[in-house]
Amino acid sequence: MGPRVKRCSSYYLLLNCLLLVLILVSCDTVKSNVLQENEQLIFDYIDVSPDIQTTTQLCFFRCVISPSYDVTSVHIKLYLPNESSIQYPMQYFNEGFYRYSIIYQEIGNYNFQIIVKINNHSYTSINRSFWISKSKDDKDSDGIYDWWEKKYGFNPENAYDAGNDFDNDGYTNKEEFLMNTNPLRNNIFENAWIELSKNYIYFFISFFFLILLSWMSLFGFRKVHS
Ligand SMILES: [Ca+2]
Ligand SMILES: [Ca+2]
Ligand SMILES: [Ca+2]
Repeated sequence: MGPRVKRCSSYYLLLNCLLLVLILVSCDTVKSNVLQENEQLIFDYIDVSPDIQTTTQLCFFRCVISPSYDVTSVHIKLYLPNESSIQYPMQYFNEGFYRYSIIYQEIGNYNFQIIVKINNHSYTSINRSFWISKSKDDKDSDGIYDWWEKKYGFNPENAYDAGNDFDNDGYTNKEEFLMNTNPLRNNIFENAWIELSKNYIYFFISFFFLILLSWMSLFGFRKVHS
C-alpha cells in the first residue's frame, strides 16, 4: 500500500467521522423537538377580552402554549349559555401564539377551554369564562347595574335576584334600583311617598275636593251663625 492510498484512507476516515458527528447532532435536534413522555404542555397565557362584552362587538381569544413544536391543532371549545358547546380552530399567529375572534348574540355567561393536540395526545387548559351582556355595566343583564348589586350584597352574576323583594316592602330589588330606594330597608314613610308620587293626579283631585268641602263647611257654618 503506497503513501497515496494511505492518505486517501485517512481522508475517508476523517470524512466518515465528520458525517457521524453531523448525524448525531441532527438526531439530537430532532429528539429535542418532540414533547417527551414526562414533559408537560404549558398554557402560558389564556385570555379573552373584554370579559364583559355586548352583543354587537368582537370577543378576542388568545393563548400562548409552550413548547410550541409538533402542535397538530389548537381549538377553542365554547360552552354557551344554553349549555350546548361548540368548537372552533384557533388561528396561528406566531410561535406558540394562537387567536380567535367572534361576535356573539346570545346574552349570558360563556365558558371556554383551549384544546391542543400533539402527536395524538390531547391537552386541555383550565376553564375560563366571560359574559355577553346588554350593557357592560350590567353583567347579568337583569336591569340593575353591577355597582348597585355589589353595594347591597346582591349577585351581579345572577339575574334571579332582580325579582326578589329582600325587605318585603312590596317592591322588587329592580324596582328599588329604578326608584333609588334602599332595598334592605322597609320604610313606611318612603313607601307612602312613593305611592303618592305614583298617584299624584288622584292626590291633587282629592286635595282639591278636601279644600272645597272644608270651604263649603266653613261657609255654611258662618251662614247659620250670622
Ligand atoms: Ca345586574
Ligand atoms: Ca343580579
Ligand atoms: Ca323591596
